[in-house]
Amino acid sequence: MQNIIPRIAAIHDLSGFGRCSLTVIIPILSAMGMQVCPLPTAVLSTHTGGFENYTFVDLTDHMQDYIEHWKSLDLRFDCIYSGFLGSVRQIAIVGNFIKAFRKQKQLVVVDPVLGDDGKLYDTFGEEMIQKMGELVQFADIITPNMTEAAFLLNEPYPENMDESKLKSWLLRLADKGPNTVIITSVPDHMSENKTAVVAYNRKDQKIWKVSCDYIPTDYPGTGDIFTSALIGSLLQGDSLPIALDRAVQFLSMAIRSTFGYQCPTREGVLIERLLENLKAPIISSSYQMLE
Ligand code: PXL
Repeated sequence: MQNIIPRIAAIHDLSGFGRCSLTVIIPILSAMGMQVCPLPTAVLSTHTGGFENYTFVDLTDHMQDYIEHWKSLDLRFDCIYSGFLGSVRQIAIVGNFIKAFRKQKQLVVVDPVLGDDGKLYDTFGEEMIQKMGELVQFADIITPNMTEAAFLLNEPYPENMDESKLKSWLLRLADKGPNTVIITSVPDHMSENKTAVVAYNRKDQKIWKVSCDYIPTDYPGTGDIFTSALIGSLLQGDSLPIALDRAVQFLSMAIRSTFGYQCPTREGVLIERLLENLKAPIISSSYQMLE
């Protein structure tokens, strides 16, 4: 039986304050008409960027029982979407989850959450980088930012990125298994003060780029917002370039409206009043196909 409402297994942490991971993934995908079923990896009082003394409960030891219960219910997912993991051991748990729940016409998205701005997040080390590199083989789509792409390819974080290097990174990441590689937060050297998202689809060998204005600030959770809007768009039947456009437009609008209020950056992007926009038809699209 098909799911009436597209159903997504969301394997991420729950951070109580600071708008990232499940606290943005659930509202965005729900607003787009999807059912989100969280498989929590850890529970934190806040995210790890910009707060001190946050509490962290690692749920590794509880995940397998949780998954066994889902197996006994014969749950079927239209999408499996993983992100921030609580321990290196969770990589194997997520890999096995994907194998056990794999079915046809399903989208498996691995956001290899490791770090940002050239740095690893607090809770991760070398082993996590290496194992995350193994998890991406199970994905249809991966969505690393530039920092994560560099870690996965064992390359230094690039100070500047030209188009040929970018293309080679996309192809090398696709060689690890995923059909579609999307790199976010790419500085766009073709135009000043722009940042871009680039995507490579191995099946049709196309590379897409969507640029947007760069805003000089760093909010947590932007990767989760982008990937959630992208998944919602793909599951509702949009093409890859339109889904990229929709996700970039939603994220940039959310960042611009947040920036105008001058709230503390660590509280994240104020998505709450913008969720309605996710339902709106795309009015203008700006994707480009790179040769
Ligand atoms: O959005 C990425 C993310 C997810 N979960 C936790 C984080 C971060 C980024 O800082 O700290 C707990």
